[in-house]
Amino acid sequence: MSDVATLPPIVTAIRESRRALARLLTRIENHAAASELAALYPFGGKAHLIGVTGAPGTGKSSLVNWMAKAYRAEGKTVSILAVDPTSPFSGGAVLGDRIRMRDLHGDSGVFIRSMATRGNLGGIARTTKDMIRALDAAGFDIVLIETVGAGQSEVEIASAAQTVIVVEAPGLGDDVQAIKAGILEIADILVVNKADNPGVESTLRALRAALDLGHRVERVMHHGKLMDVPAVPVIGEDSAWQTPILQTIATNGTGVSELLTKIAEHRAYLQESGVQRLRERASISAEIEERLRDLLLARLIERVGAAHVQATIERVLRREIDPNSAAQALLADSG
Ligand SMILES: Nc1nc2c(ncn2[C@@H]2O[C@H](COP(=O)(O)OP(=O)(O)O)[C@@H](O)[C@H]2O)c(=O)[nH]1
Ligand SMILES: [Mg+2]
Repeated sequence: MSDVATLPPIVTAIRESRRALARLLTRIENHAAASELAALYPFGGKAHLIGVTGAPGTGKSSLVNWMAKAYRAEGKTVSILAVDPTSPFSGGAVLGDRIRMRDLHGDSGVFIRSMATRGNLGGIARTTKDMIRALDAAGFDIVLIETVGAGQSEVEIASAAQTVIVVEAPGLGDDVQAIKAGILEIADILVVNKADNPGVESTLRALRAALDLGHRVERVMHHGKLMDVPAVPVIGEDSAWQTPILQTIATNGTGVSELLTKIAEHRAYLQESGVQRLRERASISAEIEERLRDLLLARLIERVGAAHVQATIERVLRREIDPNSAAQALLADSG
């Protein structure tokens, strides 16, 4: 694969030109890049995909900014995908945030893209995955994905990452937001940002208690209905990943180098334990299942006609037929 002559034109283009990459990402957002995605897929799989999620205002964008700078200092190239309408990357921030992002904008080793979150979030999860694949194939060492942690769709988006960082901050009310939003269970690393603010100790205590209650689950157990996914190998307590809780101050970069060390440890764990392969298999089988379901449904509606589907819905509403019989009848009519 190192032979440049074997690279498809789209891969060469996005590796050599940021404008070509930006244009491809726009086509992906518009669902008009199926052939490019097919061509570039074999050339991905090398980047470390890192998700950063958490409630609005916890300091995700500030932290991502520091992480990007720290990776650049290690000589790594970084792309940032912000799936967050309130993110400074998408222009929704106060002036101070914009100024802070400027030093990243001037660096050719950094590529920043924000994603509009209009429309339904379920579709966004899939589009995000495709955009990550493009950034991966473009050759970035690190892909940082910032999402607002507020529900199932965000959990889905974050699950596209290999290492998920859930950001928490004290002083956002009595609740620990990550627990409330149900996103603690997808955390590979927990970060209590704003460690300079009061209330850090009680946030740490609440998170430790929640982790002890066993909120952490293996994501592979939730997906992969299409194919059998073997359970995570039990290699003994010592080798299993224990979700660490770190503290950072994203206004001045305190704790960021420790965070990068933990992220590297997590990547090594994923690869050495075989968990990465298991997660990938589960995620791909779930994605194919979802895409197949959509394709089959579209084909069925095309065959029986949208009007016939509507008429059947009306019959169910008039209680002439029950929903299961209606679905069975439509399926029979399609074949
Ligand atoms: N005191 C303090 N403020 C922070 C820290 N990290 C971020 N902030 C501020 O919190 C606000 C929200 O930060 P932002 O990164 O936009 O949060 P996001 O919504 O999670 O992306 C901004 O005004 C930041 O300057 C921190 O560690 N300590
Ligand atoms: Mg943000």
